Amino acid sequence: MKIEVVTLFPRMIAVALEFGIVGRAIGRGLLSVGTEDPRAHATDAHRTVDDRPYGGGPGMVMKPEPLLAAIRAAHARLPAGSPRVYLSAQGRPFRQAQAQELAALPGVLLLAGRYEGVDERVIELGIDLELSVGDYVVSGGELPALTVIDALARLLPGALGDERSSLDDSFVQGLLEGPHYTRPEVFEGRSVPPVLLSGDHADIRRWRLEQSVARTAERRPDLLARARPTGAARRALDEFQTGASSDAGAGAASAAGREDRGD
Ligand code: 4HQ
Repeated sequence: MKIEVVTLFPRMIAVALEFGIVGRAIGRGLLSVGTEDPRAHATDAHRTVDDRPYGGGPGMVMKPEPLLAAIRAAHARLPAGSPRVYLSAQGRPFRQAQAQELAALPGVLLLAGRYEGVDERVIELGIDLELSVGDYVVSGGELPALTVIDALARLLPGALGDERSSLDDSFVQGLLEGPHYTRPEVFEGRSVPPVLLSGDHADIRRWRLEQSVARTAERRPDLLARARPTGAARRALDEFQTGASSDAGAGAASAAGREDRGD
């Protein structure tokens, strides 16, 4: 897969991609990431890429000419039909399903804006899809673009040590992941749940699914409402909802075992 990032801070992208799973995916040739700096397409002596907003108001807006030229230069290096994505707080929420769709493509262009954003005509003429990484404001699109790159890279075949591990991730079944434990068996007086030491793998699988469902119900009821779990996850959810309704709310918070401790 090939990704191009249009950014005023190309080193911010390059440096962040050196590490961990993404760094290894690039090292293994599963992913390559290029950058294009709109400043290289500015034509005046000062290499201007921003200007004051029409209508007044604070802050600056990215000028259309160098930005669209940079998008076109970067897009020309990608396979035909690669979507051009603008990271913005006004975008549609970036979710795991969107990550899976994008990761299946041979190319993606990401536009990381700065200042108050980009001239709207750049979006009309040069962008196919606007995505938001969350309902908060950051100072530039680079961290959102890196978030998208990371989420895609780990889905590429061969990027993870164990291919099954991305199937267990939060959101893949529309559920949050449950808790993880490693040695020691007792840590500061807190024991690992005995089922995990039992060696009964069917029991362990069942327990983990229950933990996932209970945690999702407590922390992200919105996810549970959208979740379309199948097979064992479906049965665990049905079981939880039957139990929770006969047991009027006592379930979720204490199953996650935190509200009781007041933290
Ligand atoms: N931005 N998800 C870039 C965001 C954002 C988000 C604000 C986009 C600043 C220049 N991007 N502009 N949330 O907060 O993607």
